[in-house]
Amino acid sequence: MIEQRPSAEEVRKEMVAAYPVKLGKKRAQQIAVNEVAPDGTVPEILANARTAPGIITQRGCTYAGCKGVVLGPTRDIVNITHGPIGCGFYSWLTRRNMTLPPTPESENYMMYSFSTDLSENEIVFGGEKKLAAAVREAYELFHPKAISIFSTCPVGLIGDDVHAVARRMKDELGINVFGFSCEGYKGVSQSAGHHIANNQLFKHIVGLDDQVKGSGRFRVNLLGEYNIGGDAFEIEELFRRCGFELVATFSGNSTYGQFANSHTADLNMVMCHRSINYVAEMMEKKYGIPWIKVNFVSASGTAKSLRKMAAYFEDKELIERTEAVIAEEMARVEEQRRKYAARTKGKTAVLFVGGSRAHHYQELFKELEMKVLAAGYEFAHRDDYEGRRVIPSIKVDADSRNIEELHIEADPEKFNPRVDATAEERLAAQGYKFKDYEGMMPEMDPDTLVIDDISSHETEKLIEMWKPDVFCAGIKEKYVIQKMGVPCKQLHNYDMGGPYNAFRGAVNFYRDIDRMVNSPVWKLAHAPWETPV
Ligand code: CFM
Repeated sequence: MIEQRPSAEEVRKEMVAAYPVKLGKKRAQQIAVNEVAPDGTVPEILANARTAPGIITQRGCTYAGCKGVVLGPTRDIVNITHGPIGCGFYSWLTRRNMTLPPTPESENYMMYSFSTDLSENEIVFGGEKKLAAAVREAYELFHPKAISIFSTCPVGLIGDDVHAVARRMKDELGINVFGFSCEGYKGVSQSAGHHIANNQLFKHIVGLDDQVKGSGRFRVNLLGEYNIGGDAFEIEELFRRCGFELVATFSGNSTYGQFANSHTADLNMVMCHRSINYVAEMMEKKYGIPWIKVNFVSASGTAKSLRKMAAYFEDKELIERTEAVIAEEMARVEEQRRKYAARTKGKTAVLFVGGSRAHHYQELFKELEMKVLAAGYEFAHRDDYEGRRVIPSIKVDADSRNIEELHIEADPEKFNPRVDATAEERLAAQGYKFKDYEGMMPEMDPDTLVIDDISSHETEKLIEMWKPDVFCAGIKEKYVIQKMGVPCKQLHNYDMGGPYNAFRGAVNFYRDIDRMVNSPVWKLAHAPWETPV
């Protein structure tokens, strides 16, 4: 017998019932019961707003978004955390992002954690001297091409000018040195850190190397892919097989040189829209490189994205080669998918992750024929939920105004529009769209829940009332969820699994989810409200 699930509206009401009135009202605006109108519009959701004090949130800080997420995966820049040792230690990337230097001797600083180790003395008397000494020391030890400095909360509070130190050290050492004002408190979440990282990458590195390398054909950048668990390796191999030339990835498995050269590519593909759309937009304005949205999570998403890339170049051979790769891979994946879907069909999932994966991974659950009951982001903006069409109506509040908006104009020499009006028309006739992201909600079923910045209390209510078969979240949530008898699949790193991108990655995901939703062990754990056996 199928147990009747409470409706989405009932769960929503129950989630906010325990809150004080004002907070309940705010949270109610951040929890939407999904419905999609025939023209694709969805209910408005409040996003990118401050988390109320006292709420246990999944969010991280601005420094994490800047240093940990965007710049962290680049192997040959020495990233120095200017701050107390804890900030550096906890943002040590250890095993999450992977990278593959061409030889064992090539530069790779990703396994290190560089910190100025600020202590009481510097908090009182200032930390600029210690920072300059750290930059010098890093240079003497490694002679890197570039050194970057990341500000933590106390740096902003005591007023150290990291940019002035960076300029001085750049002159002294003759290498690129630049800083980030990414103090943890700078924005409402790590999203502010993405924006700050994008700005500085653009200001200090992109555009420094004009040489068109390789064959000069089908040159692309992949934006917003961070090589978690080797994801980018899967995509890179596919590109090679299809015939695309990857100029730069921002920033999985990347190098300083790739960023410097990235403005020579002819197409930008945006995977994680939230973290990197600023670079895509700025590259378009300054250099004339158009961007498209792609998704290499799931087999169907990968096939669709490869087709979009090939179509852009309007080259028969490239299209045929891409189709051949897709056909070969899809045949293999489909056999596996059927096998796993027979075991996972009808099971339920919820996803609360970051600013893009809660959307992207839904495609994999569709392939497993599972039902997504609820999803939400930690720190995304309304456009990631409702689509870019709402951007003009997003209110700019004081917290967003706090983040610098670069004013970009077409470069007088380097601007080169890659698609002319007739090509654009031809592509548009095939339904091709540039600069477009439709967001997560239009692709979700009606009567599902969309929850922004879910709290720990709401997580418990969700599990209690809907008992999903798998809950996708991160390490902070994992054990709380599992103690409630529900398996938690981490999607920020992949526990022991992954990669999950592209065709092979999809099959890895099918296998791992099958193991979780069909394991009898979860039925043996009892939530506190259940009577123990
Ligand atoms: Fe983009 Fe990311 Fe994500 Fe993200 Fe992140 Fe991340 Fe994430 Mo963790 S850039 S928004 S800030 S896809 S670290 S690699 S997994 S929360 S969904």
